[in-house]
Amino acid sequence: MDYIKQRLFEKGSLMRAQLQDLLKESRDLIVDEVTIGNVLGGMRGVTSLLTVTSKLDQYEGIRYRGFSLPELYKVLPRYNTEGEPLAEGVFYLLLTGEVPTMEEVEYMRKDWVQRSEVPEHVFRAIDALPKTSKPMTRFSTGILAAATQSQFQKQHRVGLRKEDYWDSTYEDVMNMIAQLPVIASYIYRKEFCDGEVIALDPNLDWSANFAHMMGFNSEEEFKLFRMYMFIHADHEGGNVSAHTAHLVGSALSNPFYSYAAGMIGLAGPLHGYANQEVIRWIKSMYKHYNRTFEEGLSEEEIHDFVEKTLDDGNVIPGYGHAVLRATDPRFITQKDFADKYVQNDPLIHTVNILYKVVPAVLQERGKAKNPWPNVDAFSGSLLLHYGIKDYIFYTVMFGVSRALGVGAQLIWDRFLSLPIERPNSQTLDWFTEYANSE
Ligand code: AMX
Repeated sequence: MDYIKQRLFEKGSLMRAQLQDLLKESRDLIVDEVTIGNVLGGMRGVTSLLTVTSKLDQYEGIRYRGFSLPELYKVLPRYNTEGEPLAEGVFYLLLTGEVPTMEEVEYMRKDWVQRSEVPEHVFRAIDALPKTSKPMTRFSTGILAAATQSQFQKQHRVGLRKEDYWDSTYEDVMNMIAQLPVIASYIYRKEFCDGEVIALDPNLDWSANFAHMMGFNSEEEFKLFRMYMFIHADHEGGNVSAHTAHLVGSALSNPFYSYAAGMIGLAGPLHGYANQEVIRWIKSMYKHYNRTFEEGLSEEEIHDFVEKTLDDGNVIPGYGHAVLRATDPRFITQKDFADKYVQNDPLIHTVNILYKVVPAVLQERGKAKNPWPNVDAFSGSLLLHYGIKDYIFYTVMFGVSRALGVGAQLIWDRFLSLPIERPNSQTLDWFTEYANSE
């Protein structure tokens, strides 16, 4: 058994016992109540999932295994004090709950490099799609095609013991994570560049390799990708992409299927597609005023356009959140990055003005429960600044990163033998009759 699996096995055995004790001692303990408002309101706030990798606080934002983003900057391995946390370390922490050493990060890095060869038919499956296919269609198709290598699926067919499910799930998740930057950059190079594919560099870390294979090679661009992959990695279990992957995995669909299903959820405009929407919307604002980014817009003009967007019945992309009730720390991390490395970018300047204007307008309208920006309000402007102009690709980048959290959780789902998810549903008449009977 390899080193990381050994660590996982030791930890996992203790957690299995913890879960068994909980079920034995406290199975009937009530943790929450469910109102009709909850059921008809997308189950907001109802505690009903077990997620070990991270927890979202509505004011402080995401914590990976108890660590906030600023704390993670302090504890996770980086190449130097000015550097960004490495994805290998993020995954190690999400998976094992332990802060890795640089040696452990290097072990993971080398392991992923060795696992990074993508079966040729995956590229052919992507190529077979029509030109009109969106990057997320190509990406999820690629992931599904990669499922032919699933060890979990093969071993499950020949009869695997339940307590051993996690082992082949681990192999699948590790292979999948290692291959995702190759698949995603293939899509990027074919669709938005000269079509020439750039080979993985075995000396680079996972995030920098993603940048490299997309065609970005400066140290600052590597930093950008490391930061981006770090902040998007996980957001507890109830968001659409994480929950979908967990749900599909609960039917013992293999990790490739489960994660691909999550990605199809991420593609929705209320979720990961919002990072594209922000740029599309800002561009539409400039078009409305017939102005270039360089010419800029005044605070007043931006304010009026925000009001117009709401009057037209649309949401302000990048603002609001189902759980958060403060500015998303992932927004702050990106803003700090821009403040440090980017000077005089007109689009980033616009994003900063929006941060001044939008919360007050949303507060005044009184509808959105959270008027503050989420992660997507900033990410597109940074990516655009560094030359990733084709914003319809942004959700794919978000998706590559999300594999770290979703993948780690899938391994735990199988380790803890979590059962198939099957909540109860009722008809509208049932709810009405129930309400009338009370
Ligand atoms: N602009 C305008 N109206 C907004 C709004 C915004 N940014 N955010 C919320 N509202 C509205 C909702 O549409 C809803 O109106 P309705 O009653 O007419 O349907 C009302 O305020 C109450 O919504 P809520 O409880 O505050 O939010 P929610 O939990 O239902 O939805 C979210 C959360 C993110 C879908 C919503 O805030 C939104 O649509 N934001 C814009 C899209 C976006 O940025 N999505 C990315 C989220 C982060 C991510 O997953 N990557």
